[in-house]
Amino acid sequence: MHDVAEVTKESYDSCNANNPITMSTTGPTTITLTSAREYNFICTFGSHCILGQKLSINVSAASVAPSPQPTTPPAPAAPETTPSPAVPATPPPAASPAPTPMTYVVGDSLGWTVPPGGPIAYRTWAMGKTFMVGDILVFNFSNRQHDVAEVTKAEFDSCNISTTTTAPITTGPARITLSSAGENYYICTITQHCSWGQKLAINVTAGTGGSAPAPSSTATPPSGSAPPPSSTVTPPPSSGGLTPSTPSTPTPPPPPPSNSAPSFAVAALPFTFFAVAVALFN
Ligand SMILES: [Cu+2]
Repeated sequence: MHDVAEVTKESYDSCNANNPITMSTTGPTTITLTSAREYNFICTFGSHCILGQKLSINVSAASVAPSPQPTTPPAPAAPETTPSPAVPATPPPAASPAPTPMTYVVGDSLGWTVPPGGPIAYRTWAMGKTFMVGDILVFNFSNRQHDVAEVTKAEFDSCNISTTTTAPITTGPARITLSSAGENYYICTITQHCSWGQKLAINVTAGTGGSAPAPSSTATPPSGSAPPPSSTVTPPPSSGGLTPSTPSTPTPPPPPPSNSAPSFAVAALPFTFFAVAVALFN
């Protein structure tokens, strides 16, 4: 029913299966990535490749140890297997936080269509991608066959478009610049297409480079020269969260294990002061 062929970049782009580099017709197929380069795989059956059964990956030099720490920055400290620290000369297209806007072709070669596998297709496509404000989505579709409309979450979930929805873009390819952070939802408004899976939800993050949301601004030292404008606003850290609410539940809320620790800490405080006092007077 399927096979896997490694092909050239050109054959990958055009779904040409005539001159594969390698070919395997029995599954499961195990392919060892032996060199740092781009690998392109397709299925050569029928229109499978055109429908999206294709995979292009970029293999970087093996400077990272083979086990469970993929997120650690690849420092030059990997002397375990191969003592070759000189490999990572060319910076691969890793996830460096470049501020330049990215252009994403929605669905890649599948384009913007009713995906054969249902809604998981565009969910899978969006998975692992980091969309930033300023990035561009390109929806490739044929005019009159599809369109693209940005909708609300309710409309996305129900595939029901209200009358207040902005008119869809009916001319493909449609280029949409992501202008605001948060959840963005896109569907095709042609009959049933959305419910058949032609829908895309992405999460757009603010594009100013900073990966951390920086909520720790309250930790500024109080002796600063310029008083921050909102310094008086002391955010109550979950004051109304657990303890005072819960009006009339039959069982009292304090869970035994979590309650013992803070009570012990509070009980230990006077003793700590006492110990400090004793230490001072000795
Ligand atoms: Cu459509």
